[in-house]
Amino acid sequence: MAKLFRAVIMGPPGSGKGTISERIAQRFGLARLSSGDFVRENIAAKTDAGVLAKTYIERGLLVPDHVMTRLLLPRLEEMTRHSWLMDGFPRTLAQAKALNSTCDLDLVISLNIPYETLKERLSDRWIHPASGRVYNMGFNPPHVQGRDDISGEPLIQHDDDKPEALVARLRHYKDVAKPIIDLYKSKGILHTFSGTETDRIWPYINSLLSTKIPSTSQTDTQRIPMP
Ligand code: G5P
Ligand code: MG
Repeated sequence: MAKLFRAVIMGPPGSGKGTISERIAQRFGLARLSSGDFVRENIAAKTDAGVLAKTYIERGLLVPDHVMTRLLLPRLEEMTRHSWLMDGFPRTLAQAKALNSTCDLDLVISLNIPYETLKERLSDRWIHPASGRVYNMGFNPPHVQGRDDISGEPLIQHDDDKPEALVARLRHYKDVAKPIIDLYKSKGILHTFSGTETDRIWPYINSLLSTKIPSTSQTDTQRIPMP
């Protein structure tokens, strides 16, 4: 059996983690896990963790470490037979240490996107909650303003994409990410990609992963649903 591959993608809100990890999952057959999607599913299902998490997300704050590790680490521990890519976790040094005690990472991708680009992207992002379809009022607007193209239902903004929460999220990211970036740099597994457009960054990530992921796991690894 090919060696399993474990990777993390980090970056500030709106840096393209979701967009790029979807491409990686498709191209290389990794299971994709998104901490943000997982939190939102818990909020929608009104679990205890979800109810607590909502009070933080609404204010643009990180969900406490013990809540995140309790939600995510058991999922990763279950995935002993899958190569995976984790989007959005770890976000703090405590989370990185907890992850470290669970598994050895092969690679960390860090996205370095200018602040003004992030602000523009996120304040323009609208979602169709039932399907998860994402629109960007500049990049890919809906046919009818404020309405989903397929169902015609109203679009909403994530609570944490609203301007007040957004500024707090972006400011906070730099401070908490620095020690994690330093940690992964010292382990020799950090790869940083800078730019303003996902389509220009993607070819570099694609060629890096092509050299790192054994070709067998590109075909052998089964795609599994997100948590
Ligand atoms: P999330 O859901 O992980 P964030 O804040 O890290 O949320 P987000 O918003 O999901 O990040 P992203 O995944 O990095 O952004 O980026 P994306 O969605 O792919 O792209 C952003 C937008 O830009 C989209 O509309 C996309 O179409 C567009 N876009 C992409 N590329 C381009 C481009 O080249 N050009 C243009 N014009 N547009 C582009 O976490 C949410 C919250 O959950 C909690 C926190 O409260 C967090 O704020 N949380 C955690 N808390 C503690 N610890 C953790 N580990 C946590 N994980 C989540
Ligand atoms: Mg995301």
